[in-house]
Amino acid sequence: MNTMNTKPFTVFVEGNIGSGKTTFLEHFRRFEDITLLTEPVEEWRNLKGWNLLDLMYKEPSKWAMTFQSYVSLTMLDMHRKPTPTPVKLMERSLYSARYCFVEHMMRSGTLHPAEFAVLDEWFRFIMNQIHIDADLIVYLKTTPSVVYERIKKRARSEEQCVPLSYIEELHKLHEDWLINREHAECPAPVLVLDADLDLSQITEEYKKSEHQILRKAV
Ligand code: DGT
Repeated sequence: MNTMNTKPFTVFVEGNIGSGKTTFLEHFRRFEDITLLTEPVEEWRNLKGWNLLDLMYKEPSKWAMTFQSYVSLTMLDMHRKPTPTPVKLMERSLYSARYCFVEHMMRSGTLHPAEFAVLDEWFRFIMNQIHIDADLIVYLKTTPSVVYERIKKRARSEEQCVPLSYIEELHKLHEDWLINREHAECPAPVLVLDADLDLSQITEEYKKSEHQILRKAV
């Protein structure tokens, strides 16, 4: 067991909407000495009774700023959570919020340039002032049409109006960040997994990451 003042080996699990990040985290539940932090989507769906995710999808230009500002807060909370194990596995990060989602909202005009400027200043402030641990990024790479079908099948009510073009644009932003390295901050080495595979084959693919993640657990 790790002591609280030893830094855990910290892994971010990244990938498009519907790429299987939650399933990937569940795969590691069987191992001891790993802390799993799933994304706080439920908090986004219920902040004092308000469903910010739903508001954001229904009226993006009105609610994007509020939603992203709450996403940043909940992500920062996850980054800062004390972890009593040698390995910490996190679903997404402040980085994908900024380089994929906020970037998309800025480019599409959903965020006013002034709103974008405020979110970007917060991001820079956090990066400069708060140490964010990152040792490995697992990128669950998918084809947009494959995840689009999965999103339709899982039928999360807020996501029903999501068009394929949005999924394609988010895919490109993940690729630009993690593969083409278009931003200064890619905070850790990237392990790319084929997450197009269906559930019967995906376990074998997930296993490819086990040695890199588990060798840090004792
Ligand atoms: P999974 O397990 O790979 O299917 O993961 P999902 O699809 O449950 O989780 P994620 O993070 O890809 O998407 C959560 C929802 O929140 C999705 O409808 C997109 C929306 N969203 C909008 N802005 C952001 C943001 O800044 N960060 C995240 N994570 N989600 C955002």
